[in-house]
Amino acid sequence: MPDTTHYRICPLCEACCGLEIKVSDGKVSSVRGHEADVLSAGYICPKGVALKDLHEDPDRLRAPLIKRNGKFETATWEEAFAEIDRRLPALIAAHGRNATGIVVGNPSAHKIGLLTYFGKLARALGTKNVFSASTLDQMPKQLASGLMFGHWLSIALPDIARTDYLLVLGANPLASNGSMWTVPDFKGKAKAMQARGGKLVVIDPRRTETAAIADAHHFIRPGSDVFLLAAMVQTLFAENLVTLGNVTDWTVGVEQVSLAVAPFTPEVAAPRCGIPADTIRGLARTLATTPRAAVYGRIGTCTQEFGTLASWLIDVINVLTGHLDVPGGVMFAKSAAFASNTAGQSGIGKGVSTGRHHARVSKAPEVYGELPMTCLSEEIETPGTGQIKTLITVATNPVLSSPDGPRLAKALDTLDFMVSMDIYLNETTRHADVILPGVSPLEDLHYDVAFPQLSWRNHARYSPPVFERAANQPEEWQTLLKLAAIVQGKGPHVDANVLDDAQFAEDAQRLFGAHADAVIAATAQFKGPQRGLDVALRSGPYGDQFGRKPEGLNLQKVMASNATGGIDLGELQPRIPEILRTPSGKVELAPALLLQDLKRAVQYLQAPAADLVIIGRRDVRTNNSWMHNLPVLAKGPFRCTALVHPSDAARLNLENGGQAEIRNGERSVQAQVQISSDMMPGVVSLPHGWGHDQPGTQLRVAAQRPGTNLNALLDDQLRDPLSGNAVLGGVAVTMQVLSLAP
Ligand SMILES: Nc1nc2c(c(=O)[nH]1)N[C@H]1C(S)=C(S)[C@@H](COP(=O)(O)OP(=O)(O)OC[C@H]3O[C@@H](n4cnc5c(=O)[nH]c(N)nc54)[C@H](O)[C@@H]3O)O[C@H]1N2
Ligand SMILES: Nc1nc2c(c(=O)[nH]1)N[C@H]1C(S)=C(S)[C@@H](COP(=O)(O)OP(=O)(O)OC[C@H]3O[C@@H](n4cnc5c(=O)[nH]c(N)nc54)[C@H](O)[C@@H]3O)O[C@H]1N2
Ligand code: SF4
Ligand SMILES: [Mo]
Repeated sequence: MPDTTHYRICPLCEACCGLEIKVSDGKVSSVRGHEADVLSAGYICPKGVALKDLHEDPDRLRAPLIKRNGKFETATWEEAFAEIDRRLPALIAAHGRNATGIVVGNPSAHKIGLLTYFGKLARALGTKNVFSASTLDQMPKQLASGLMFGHWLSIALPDIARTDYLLVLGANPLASNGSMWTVPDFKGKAKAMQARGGKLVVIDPRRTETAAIADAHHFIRPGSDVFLLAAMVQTLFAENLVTLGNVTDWTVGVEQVSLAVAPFTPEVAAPRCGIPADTIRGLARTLATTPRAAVYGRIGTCTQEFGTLASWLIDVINVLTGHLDVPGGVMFAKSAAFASNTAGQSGIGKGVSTGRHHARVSKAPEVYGELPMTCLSEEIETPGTGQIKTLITVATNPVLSSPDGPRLAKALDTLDFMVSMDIYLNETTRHADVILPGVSPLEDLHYDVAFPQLSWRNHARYSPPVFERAANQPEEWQTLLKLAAIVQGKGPHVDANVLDDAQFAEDAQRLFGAHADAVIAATAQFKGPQRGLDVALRSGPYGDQFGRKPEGLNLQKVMASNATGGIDLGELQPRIPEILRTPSGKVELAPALLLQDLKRAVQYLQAPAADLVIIGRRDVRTNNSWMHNLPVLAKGPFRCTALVHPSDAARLNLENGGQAEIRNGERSVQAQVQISSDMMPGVVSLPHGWGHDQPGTQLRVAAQRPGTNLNALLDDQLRDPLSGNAVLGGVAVTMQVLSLAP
């Protein structure tokens, strides 16, 4: 076989780097950054290299598994679909639609097949019990942005290429490579900003890798960003620093915000967040007086009790300092395909709302079509109409990734039937009756559906598969359609391609009316997600409009740009008012839901500090719960350690390398102690996604150093009430020595 070179977008994190993959003798011989890539320009991190290990991992499932008499047996695809058909429709008929839950996880955001076809299965099921990793992550940001700008994915992104001051709260892009912000090589871009005289300032309870390259770092008490941010807003008003700049005519609610933040003076907020009043004022003043400045917050600001408020206040500051929608401030991407904020009437819309239905047990409101992930256990456990009896999981491992994983593991064992679409037999899928494996990323075509909507620069890139998949292996969109057909009573033998053709014809009728036949003919060379992508590109903001704008984009053109690194669509451009989809046609600075919740925050302004609280952490060689099985990433120092400040270690008699018990009420875990002056005193940090010591999994490398499951310690009843997002940090714990260093 001749040596070949392939260009593939990395699907492992939101940086979406373009990779150059060389293949010799049918095997990956090297993975490098693709220098010509228009988005990432050659950047790569160690996980990109690990795609080879993932492809070759002997533990990665290549055939379906069916559990019989408590043991998994390898099965053919026909047998697997037949087993699902034998059991699932009857259970749905007996218990009703809502008795099936469906959970979708993080990797689906990186797979066009899963992302564009998951909804078809969810609609076929017709259940209200839809859950996703979004409520363990960014739902607060999506809700706040939706309320302000009118759509769930209209997220204001720092214009890092042109800014002179970047304030980062609760994010560590040097480890995570960025999130809700596709910004490959954040470090290089931050250094370039510093080289032109700009400043990076980080607010984090740990002096992180990002804080280490920053010009300033301030510790913050976990969970208290809302108080810091509200006090900054209060300062802007009190010191007459408010300037709305370009969005003056397009913003409503300034006066209401001014009144609502009045109680949050820097003096009151300072002890609550652990940042001196003068520093709070200084941050506000610098933002107001720096012409090109931006505030960015990420998971640390979302996974807390006031996550939606904190996410909102970040953009309130961006607006009030005149930095929204201007170069060097925060701006909106304009995606070539799939973006709701480029579709329909521009400048005005329905906005977003929550609570169209509610969780049965907790009554938590639906948000963006979902219920909080942390309601899943109780929805399975609690008897009554609508109790979840059967479950479908798609690319998710909530036993490790969701608070109180052990409770969920027990609940999963009580289900009547469970199907998992996953590539591993892991802590969650071991509870399934049938596991349907996805393909290796190197056997899958790729186009990022979500991330161009969040990218530092506009672009369109497509990757063909590097390897052909096994002849009998369905693509994941086909598996989703087959499952949809089974739950609709069409049986296990329907051809997914035939179903897809029929659905596409229906969609084309709905979307294009009299032009439907022309659209079907124009896209006839593609099927499945490719066809959907061609339609989205061609009808999108840069599209060829099916020939009416011949110079515009279509899938063929984007495909043709693969080896040259994709199509660059330029730096971010101002988009207000065109991007707005709020009912007022304005930036809604003071949504009622948020003003109301700010009153709740006022009540917590004086809450006393616990002696010790726990937060999470990410390491560049990990990816949530599922990449600890890849040798190239698993090697090196043990990463699942509990970081504590020397003063806490001294107070609690903890020794570096010793074992400690961390306790939260009834829940406790054991972890290895690592003493670090990078921690804020009174805060312990333990990464999530570990705990690979569960019986019945097939993760041989991960099991050698299983680590500790942080989520075994966290309470699944703690949520941000507006977004339903889990509280994953700032939780009070105690620590006690178990053994000293060996
Ligand atoms: N305490 C704490 N908990 C957290 C977090 C935290 O910061 N602290 N972070 C949260 C965040 S941000 C997120 S996004 C969630 C993530 O939580 P999950 O959505 O559960 O995602 P992962 O843990 O990444 O697990 C991914 C699953 O998908 C499978 N998988 C991988 N690739 C594929 C594929 O191509 N096809 C299919 N079908 N399956 C695949 C993996 O085997 C694994 O089972 O975790 C959350 N949990
Ligand atoms: N290497 C690697 N990369 C990843 C992932 C991974 O697991 N590993 N996961 C991916 C996923 S799913 C996501 S969502 C992104 C997340 O991307 P990031 O948001 O950058 O995630 P983290 O690196 O966890 O950074 C969160 C920071 O918040 C801090 N923090 C905790 N509590 C608080 C608080 O109350 N206030 C403030 N201000 N800070 C706080 C933590 O100390 C931590 O430094 O990363 C993605 N990229
Ligand atoms: S930063 Fe690493 S994991 Fe993320 S897309 Fe780039 S190479 Fe892949
Ligand atoms: Mo995430």
